[in-house]
Amino acid sequence: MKNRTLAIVKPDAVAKNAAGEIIARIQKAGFKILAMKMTRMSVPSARGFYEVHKERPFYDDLVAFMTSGPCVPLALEKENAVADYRKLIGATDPAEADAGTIRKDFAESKSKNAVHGSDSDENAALEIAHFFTRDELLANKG
Ligand code: FUP
Repeated sequence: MKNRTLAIVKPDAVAKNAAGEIIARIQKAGFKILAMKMTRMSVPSARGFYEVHKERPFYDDLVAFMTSGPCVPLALEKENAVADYRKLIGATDPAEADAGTIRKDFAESKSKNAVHGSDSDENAALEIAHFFTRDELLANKG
């Protein structure tokens, strides 16, 4: 069954002009883009998005990084979208990411790690709703 995931090309990758290349890889891997935008997250938006990490020592730095410049969120659809997208991006820390993964090729560190991916169908739905309205998601329904 097709399901959805939320991807974000993070500010480090956008600043390096790597968004196009990363999005091309996502499309070549068979993901359909339902919605996409370039936006700079506000502090409240980033704090809310990463609320599950609010007790972690890296939370403030993570919010500062995610609001440091524009990012490109994408709502994606594919069979097995959450797991397949996480396979495509690789481990959180690029030093541990497999060869050929997006993080291996574009991430600088565990925090400036080029892309985000949802970790469950439930979180994917919440994260997609964080960035996209129902109308925006219907734009590429076919
Ligand atoms: P992932 O699901 O692979 O994005 O990784 P996590 O859910 O473990 O982490 C969420 C975000 O927190 C990562 F994208 C980057 C950030 N992070 C840090 O900045 N430092 C850490 O030590 C771990 C995670």
